[in-house]
Amino acid sequence: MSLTDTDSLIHDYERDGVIRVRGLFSPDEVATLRAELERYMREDLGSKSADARTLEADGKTVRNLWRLEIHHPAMLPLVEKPEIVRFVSRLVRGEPVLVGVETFNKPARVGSGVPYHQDNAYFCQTPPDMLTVWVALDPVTMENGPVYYVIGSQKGGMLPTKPSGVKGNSIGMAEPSTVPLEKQFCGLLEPGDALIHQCETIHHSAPNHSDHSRLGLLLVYRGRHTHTDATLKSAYTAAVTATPPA
Ligand SMILES: O=C(O)CCC(=O)C(=O)O
Repeated sequence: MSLTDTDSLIHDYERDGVIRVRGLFSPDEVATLRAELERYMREDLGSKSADARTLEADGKTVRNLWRLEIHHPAMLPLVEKPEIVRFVSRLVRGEPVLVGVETFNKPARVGSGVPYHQDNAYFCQTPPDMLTVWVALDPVTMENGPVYYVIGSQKGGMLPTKPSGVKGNSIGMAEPSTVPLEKQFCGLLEPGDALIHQCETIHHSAPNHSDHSRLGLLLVYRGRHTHTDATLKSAYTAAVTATPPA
């Protein structure tokens, strides 16, 4: 489904906590975004603070870029498309505020997995009118570590968390979901397609043992009316202090 059928997408988002939007970015836009991210990693990243990125276990390959909205604001016009902002305003039930632009690179062969989690354990917002637009810049296949979602899990609210010890994903769920993988929503995508998930939808992804990288660009929006929940924030602070991103 593309962004033309918005009522149906909103219905599915509210029911399932995740939707797939085909062709959100054109092939030309994908090529521009990829080239700019590659240039940023090659030329700029070395001069940024260590928490601008997380590396894979090999100590050199980038796992994530963080806070691009601060470290590379020139990218913002490339990602803040008016039709996306208009659509997101309906999903977050208010004025959208872009609070994070980041990547999950999942590089070929060394890309690590992401444990079961709910994003609001990181975002700590109430009400949970917050979401991620996960844009594929590579094909996402069964082999290179697609994101899997537990359908409808946002309706259960926040579940107990525990520190995960994973760099870049410091807080996970105390108990992983028991829903079998084949019943979960598997985020297979072509470049330019996107997933949009609500911040309390349970999700995770496996390591990438394939020869093909799986670069995702993430746009995180909240409604201007949300505010920080102190209990969620103290659990997150403890986890990220135990396992900093860099
Ligand atoms: O890209 C991935 O593998 C995980 C993404 C994720 O955890 C997220 O979008 O919150």
